[in-house]
Amino acid sequence: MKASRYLFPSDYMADPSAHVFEDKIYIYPSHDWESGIPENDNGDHFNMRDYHVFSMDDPEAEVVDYGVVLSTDDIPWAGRQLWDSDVAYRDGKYYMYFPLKDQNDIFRMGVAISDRPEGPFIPNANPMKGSYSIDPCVFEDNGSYYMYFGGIWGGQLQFYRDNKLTPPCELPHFHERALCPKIAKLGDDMLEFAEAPRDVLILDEQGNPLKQGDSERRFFEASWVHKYQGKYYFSYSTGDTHLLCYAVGDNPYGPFTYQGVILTPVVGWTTHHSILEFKDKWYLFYHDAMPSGGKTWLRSMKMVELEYDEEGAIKTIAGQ
Ligand code: FUB
Repeated sequence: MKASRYLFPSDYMADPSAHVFEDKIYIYPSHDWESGIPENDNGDHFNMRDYHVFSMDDPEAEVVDYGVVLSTDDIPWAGRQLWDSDVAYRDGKYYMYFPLKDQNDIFRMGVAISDRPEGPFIPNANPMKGSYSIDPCVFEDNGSYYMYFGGIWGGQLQFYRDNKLTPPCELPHFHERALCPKIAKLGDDMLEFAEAPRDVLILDEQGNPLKQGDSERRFFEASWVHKYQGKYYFSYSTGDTHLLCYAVGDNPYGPFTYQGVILTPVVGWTTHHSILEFKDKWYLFYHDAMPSGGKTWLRSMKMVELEYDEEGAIKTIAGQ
């Protein structure tokens, strides 16, 4: 396995969502910067205000930066904090999905559209109806597009039950079922959900849903889905235990059964990734905070080859 590679040493970029469009690798990261907001459990220090897009002709190639492609200044409903985004292609258009706090400090998902994978992206005037929380991942399967999303703590997933904002907004107790990431099929216009978001169940080896106290396996944030040898791989971050792990299922809705760790903790509090196949090899895109000396709000994006064993298990990668 080759060593991991920092992709863009001249600026701080995190949460890289990578896709192959037009035979190139396109990367859609969050754009970290030093805004001076103190670090807290709410994630206020992740105070991002724009996105760049990057491309590479192949995994060894130079990384091309297309500059700012969407900014909070362009989004009529913007409050603060542009977090992890994702992009999907359908019928000649590229759709960027992004979480952003509205003017009431509640995360919603926005959509912005471009004719080109490198943008610029023009945002819709309003957030998606019924959207909430963070970290959208859009996955296409047999012509249908699904959004996975959610994140606890600063990602506000604990504010909701049955897709409704439900005070007092608490996490489940230790022995209760963990909060699930969500999935919703997108409508044909790609602009709204075509159904109410449903739970994505992650099961243990006995077939029981993971519990909130199972903090090294339960979902925290950073959903990603890919398909390998006919199986659906749902991968995610465990947040406060700093692991990237994965679970496998037979269809996009799951349930998914927990399998193991993809990436051990990196330098910095967060860990967030995407997984991509390019020319018969697989790659993990992720970030760490090594170049900033561990400042978790100043992260740098990286990539490394990802390998499977003969049974389709992902071989664990060392984060440090
Ligand atoms: O980049 C801001 C947030 O940090 C992301 O949305 C989370 O997944 C975590 O990486």
